[in-house]
Amino acid sequence: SRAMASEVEKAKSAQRPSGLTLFSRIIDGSIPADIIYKDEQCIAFRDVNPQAPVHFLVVPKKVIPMLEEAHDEDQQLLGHLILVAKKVAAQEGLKDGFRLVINNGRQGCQSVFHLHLHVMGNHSALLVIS
Ligand code: D5M
Repeated sequence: SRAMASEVEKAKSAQRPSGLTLFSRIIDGSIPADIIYKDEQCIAFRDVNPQAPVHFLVVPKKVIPMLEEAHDEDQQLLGHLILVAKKVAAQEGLKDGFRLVINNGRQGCQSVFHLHLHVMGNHSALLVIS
């Protein structure tokens, strides 16, 4: 509905009053982050609120607010993000697997409206003990 759409817009602009997203600020260096990978198209840094022993985000420099707003022209970029995710997972020593998660929209648990992939791994440390 239109009312719902305007609520979503409001939530998004509340996130970026100056038009810059939180993650754009990390990309431009104005907010610090534990950056573990960088190239022309994207960046990876550790999540401040980790849900796994290893938890980092892969974020495109291009501001796509959410997956739903990605288009055919973003196909190469989306593929690149997934390949970077597995490359950095290997660099982080995630030899026995990892999870890739993209939250889309508020009902999809998205809180930062700048597309990002969650990469989580090393859950097994707990499982092995029990
Ligand atoms: O995930 C947004 C994720 O972003 C969430 O797991 C916390 C993380 N986050 C928020 N602020 C920061 C900063 N400043 N550095 C690193 N990580 C951060 P979502 O999928 O939108 O719910």
